[in-house]
Amino acid sequence: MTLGFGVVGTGAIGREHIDRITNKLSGGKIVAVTDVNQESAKQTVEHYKLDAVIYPDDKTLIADENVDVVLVTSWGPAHEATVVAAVEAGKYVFCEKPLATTAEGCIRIVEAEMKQGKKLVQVGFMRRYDSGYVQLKEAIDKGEIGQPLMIRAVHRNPEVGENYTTDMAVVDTLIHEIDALHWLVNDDYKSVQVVFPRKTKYSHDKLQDPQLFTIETNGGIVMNVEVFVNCKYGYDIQCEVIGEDGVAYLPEFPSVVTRKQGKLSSGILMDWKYRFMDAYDVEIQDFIDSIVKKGEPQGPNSWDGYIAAVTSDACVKAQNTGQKEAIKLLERPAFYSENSVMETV
Ligand code: NAI
Ligand code: ISE
Repeated sequence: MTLGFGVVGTGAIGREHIDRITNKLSGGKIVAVTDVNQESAKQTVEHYKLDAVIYPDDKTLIADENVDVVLVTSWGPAHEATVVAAVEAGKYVFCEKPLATTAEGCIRIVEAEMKQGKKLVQVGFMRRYDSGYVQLKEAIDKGEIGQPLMIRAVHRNPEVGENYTTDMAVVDTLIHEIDALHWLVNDDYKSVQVVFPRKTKYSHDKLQDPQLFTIETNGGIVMNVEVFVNCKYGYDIQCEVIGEDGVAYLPEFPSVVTRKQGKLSSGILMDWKYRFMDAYDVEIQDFIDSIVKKGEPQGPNSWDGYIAAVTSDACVKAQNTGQKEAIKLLERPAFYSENSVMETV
């Protein structure tokens, strides 16, 4: 069985996913595309030599009976409307983060999905498919470091553009840690506080950089997460989980080590795209396989998208107030009670 994918948004990550579904993965075929920039849609079809219909908008694409899955890779504020329309039409959805830009928007998606009576949506939180994170979670789950007490995490980018503002450190960047960290320790968030250290000279007027987030969980774990998006030296993701019996580290991205001219050195990636390249492949293959085998996706679901939205709202509020802000989730519906178990990774 081959799933027909309709792609909404043929920008950077839309094209990457089109490339992997077409040239690397099995079980999926791009049958339709749309973009508000129709020229981009056209160029994409030509570039990847796709046998796909170009639609003027998401509604017409969703209505195509050959579209089994709607791949949402448009800008964040456009996600909710497309996801709700696709779910109401009974289509599967793979939606890049954020699921919706507000918690209310995520709840509208949750309600639409529950009405359909089965899970249809997966959110693109690809770190859950990264082999390093998977190993880290296994070590924690097996009790190798005892009860987790603290986490120290780092998300650094070499630089960002002029349109990247202080709140984007949360909604665009920290959002990956927001999803990955509660999943790692299987706990819910309780509060967050933000501290702004001295600002780097490489930042601009509308961006406070770096930023330090202190997030507490209901179980008492304290997580310190640094977001530093003008660190200059590279793309660097770190995670250290400190437990009662030991400490577990996210493996470094592998890179050849050289000894030369009095120096021991190894390279650091400069672009986030390469760091999670394999994880993107695994997440979309798993999405396809679990639909084919079980009739529903098994990765991060709409409720995970909701958790991320509530947490990111509290983080943005904490940026503005400087106070400790509560993270209050609605009760998890039984529909989403099973934790995202990934059998194939
Ligand atoms: P982009 O700006 O390169 O591409 C977005 C495309 O969507 C553009 O071509 C735009 O014309 C189109 N678009 C916007 N609104 C639309 C609508 N209503 N209908 C149809 N097309 C529409 O952006 P990029 O970097 O590809 O990001 C897309 C999404 O993917 C964002 O939500 C972003 O946060 C997420 N993302 C996720 C990453 C990950 O690591 N999981 C990495 C990069 C982006
Ligand atoms: C980007 O938007 C992403 O989603 C990447 O995965 C992330 O690591 C990067 O820092 C963001 O800017």
